[in-house]
Amino acid sequence: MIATLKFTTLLLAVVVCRATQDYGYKDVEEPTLGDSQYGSLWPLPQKVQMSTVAFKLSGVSFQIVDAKESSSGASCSLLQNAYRRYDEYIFPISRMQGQNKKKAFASVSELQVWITSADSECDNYPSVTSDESYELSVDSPVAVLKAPKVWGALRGLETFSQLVYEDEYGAKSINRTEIQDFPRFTHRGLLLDSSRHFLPIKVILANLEAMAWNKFNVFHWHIVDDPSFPYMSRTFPQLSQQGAYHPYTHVYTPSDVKMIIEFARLRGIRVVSEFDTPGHTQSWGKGQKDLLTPCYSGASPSGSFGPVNPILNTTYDFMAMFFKEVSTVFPDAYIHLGGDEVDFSCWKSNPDIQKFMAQQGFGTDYSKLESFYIQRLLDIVTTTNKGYMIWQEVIDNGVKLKADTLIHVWKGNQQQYQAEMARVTASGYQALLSTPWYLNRISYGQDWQAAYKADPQDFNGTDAQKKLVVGGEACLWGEYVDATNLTPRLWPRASAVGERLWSDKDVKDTNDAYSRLIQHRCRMVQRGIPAEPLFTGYCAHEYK
Ligand code: CP6
Repeated sequence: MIATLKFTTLLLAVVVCRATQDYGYKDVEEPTLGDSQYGSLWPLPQKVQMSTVAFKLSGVSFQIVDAKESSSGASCSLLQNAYRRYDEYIFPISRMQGQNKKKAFASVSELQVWITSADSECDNYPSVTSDESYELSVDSPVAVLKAPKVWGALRGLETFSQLVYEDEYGAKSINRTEIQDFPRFTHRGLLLDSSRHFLPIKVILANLEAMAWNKFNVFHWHIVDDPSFPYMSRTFPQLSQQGAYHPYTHVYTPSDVKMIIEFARLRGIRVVSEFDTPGHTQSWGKGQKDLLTPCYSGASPSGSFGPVNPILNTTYDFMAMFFKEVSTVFPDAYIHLGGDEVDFSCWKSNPDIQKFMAQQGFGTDYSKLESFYIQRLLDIVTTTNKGYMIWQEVIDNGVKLKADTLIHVWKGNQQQYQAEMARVTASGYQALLSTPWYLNRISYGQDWQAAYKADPQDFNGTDAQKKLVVGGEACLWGEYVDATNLTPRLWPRASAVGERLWSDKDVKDTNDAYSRLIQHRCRMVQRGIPAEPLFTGYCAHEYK
């Protein structure tokens, strides 16, 4: 009965198509699209006009091709790669399924990808200023995806693949649709922590893939921290030899890092590395003698170590060489320098530090010492021509920063982080929000909704202040996460953040979001990512 109904709807739709060429924007019929009028689109594009008119996508003949007018073509491996990927997403099992040999239905035989600006940026790295906009027009017999740059083409290919759905016989269909799209925020990041637990390359790659499906564009790689130092440095190989959980199996070699950066580039994702100092550096001390502050108990060293030792010149010599290397290994224009959660107790215990504090006139204000260190580190990193991101504590402690510095807000409850966003932007700095998106925190229930409702521009401030908000990052800290549970803990909860950062600020209907998100989650599952369920229900193609 249901099958018959759907079939009738389909026939009717084809008739409507021939007769009126009309868009049914608001009064879309449900059966083939699910509950949201926007089907399974996620994140929701800025402008969507979706018709009830459905076309078949012929499994035999459908192709993604370069438009004749495109400034980019066969020589752009980024695009050819993406065509192959999306062809497989759209026809995962067999190209022969659901074919209509006699072409009884109107169909879409081609998606033409048209890069409209002279420089497609095919061989560039994505950057803060990358244009990710695109326009998609789905009609019969061809669909056209227009984008100024390859970055928009990548986003549009994802959107196109999300428009394709299966009819009751498993044949691929797509409705006539017009989309104009661009991101609300330029920085849509995800933090993964490879220090608390080593994350195998294939887990990182799988999650970069999932990021692209959710239109994220920054992988914030919190690569080292207290427990382990898996980054293999060419200049200081002993750092990972001594500081990694295992010197061969639990390290990222230079070629691993290259591979991750290239895999991300092909998906329009920047890789921003974080080398967090002066705190969170226990693992650095194992391979680099005298880098950390010796802690004292009474008059003698206790044998344990604290943050980076800020009073030695050798510390700054080391940092200069280390960050010179990092600045060449990671092509992105930004490095995240950490600066969070510095524990002062060890500095307080150390007589040499006390003497230095007195000489500098810092009194007993250890945040002045922290600022002294950070200031010198920033000067060093500035000479590498990189911009920097830092955790909010650094400005809370009054360090002066370059005007283009990004302040990463992560602390506090809602009122506190809103006040902090206001404070940071009032000082003229750019701000990035993470507080409401600590996905390492879990609870019983649909916690994606709280993440979905948070808005980085929701604080008291002027328009100029709001413009300084560049976006946000979902964080998955690694204390309780490794390869076994990372992916389902992240997805689809990070998808909620993805939509908040991409879609218009007025896209906030949680019922509509729920309907699209359960379908988007099933699509991730079908594509091989074990994304956890939002609630009861099932997927047509369950996880295998
Ligand atoms: N590691 C580092 C962490 C955290 C931070 N920095 C963290 C703090 C609180 C929570 C989760 C993670 N594990 N280096 C804070 C930015 Cl709830």
